[in-house]
Amino acid sequence: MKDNYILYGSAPSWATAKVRSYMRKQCIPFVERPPGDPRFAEKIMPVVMRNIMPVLETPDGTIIQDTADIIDYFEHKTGTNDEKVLLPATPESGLIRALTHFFDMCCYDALLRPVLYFRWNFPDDNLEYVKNEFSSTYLPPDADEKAKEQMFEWARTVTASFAKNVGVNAESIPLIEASYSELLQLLVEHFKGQPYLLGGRPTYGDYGLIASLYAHLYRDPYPAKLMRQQAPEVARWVERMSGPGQYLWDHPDSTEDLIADNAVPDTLKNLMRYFAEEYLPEITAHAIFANDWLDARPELEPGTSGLVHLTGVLGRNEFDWRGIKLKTSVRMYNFYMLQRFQDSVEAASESEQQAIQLLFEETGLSPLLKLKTHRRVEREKHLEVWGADLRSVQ
Ligand SMILES: N[C@@H](CCC(=O)N[C@@H](CS)C(=O)NCC(=O)O)C(=O)O
Repeated sequence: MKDNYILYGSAPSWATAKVRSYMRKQCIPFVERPPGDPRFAEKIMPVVMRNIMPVLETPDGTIIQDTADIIDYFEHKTGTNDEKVLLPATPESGLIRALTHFFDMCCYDALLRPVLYFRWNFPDDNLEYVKNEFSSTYLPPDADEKAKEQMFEWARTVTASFAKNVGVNAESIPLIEASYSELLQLLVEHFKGQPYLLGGRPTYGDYGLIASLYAHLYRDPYPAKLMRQQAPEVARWVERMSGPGQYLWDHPDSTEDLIADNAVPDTLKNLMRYFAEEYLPEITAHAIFANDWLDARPELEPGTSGLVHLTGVLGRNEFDWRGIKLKTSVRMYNFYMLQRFQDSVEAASESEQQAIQLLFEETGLSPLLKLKTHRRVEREKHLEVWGADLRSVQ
């Protein structure tokens, strides 16, 4: 075991599922340790400077925080054949690559509303389970009841503020429920035709989606029942994403090939239209907010965030969402994911870019192709920071 990777994370964690699923699908040997493990305080905290998961420690001692960066690390690793991943998450085609980064952006932290709502708003069903899970994440196995209570109070307070910050409130709750049911049905229809979002193997978008679906919506008791009752195909996809085997009994003729550029199924276009309603208004309003925020701070040095706290949150901003006004946190990470999508579009060939333009127009998403913050979000020392002002370097 000594040459294995160590993944610091935990079962009830949203973000950990993204990397765990990737490493399991690739048969990469690793051990998972919780952030309560003493090694995390000794080795990891001094480097990443905050209590965050997941963090990967590689056999040569490299430490990487951030799910996208960890997956990129494996995808870009060169070397001997046995180092290459089994199921590349990076599609060959520029169009499909842009789609997978689009879905990674939309299915990951853009789905935090249902994620946090279904964990914290059903205490009768969920609370004891979640408390037990949090105890095994942060406390040693022999911790007493008082320590468990104190830790859980702390975790609950922090997470309740996250729920508010992603827009869970009395007015939005019926809409969050309806929106999540709609998403499940769209995924059911899609997974009847395809084993993964973009065809025969998982790619970045699937790993974004597993983060949102696994810990909270598939495992916590209340939403677990909902998913199994309303969307068994989606529950099966979660299981397919959780182990090295393909679990392809629903798709006996499937290969590991991804969909062809000229065969994007309607079920995928419907998912794109869903995100045009669910996420486009939010990211559009937040990019305008971020640009005003940046314009008010012309003196910010590249390589800094301008923020006192290490949360990457610029403030809270209001936008129109499904007929109501919603106020949510503006996070630098949202723009990091948007950029990853736009970078993949830019790297595509001219004809692929034309096809992307047409597909995004057809699904009501073309504004996403041009939406930019005045500075790029870069990552330094495991944190999001601003790059140079793009208007001065053009
Ligand atoms: N951008 C990060 C987000 C990770 C994240 O938010 N992790 C949660 C646990 S699921 C956490 O540790 N949050 C504490 C914090 O952000 O300080 C990634 O994708 O790696």
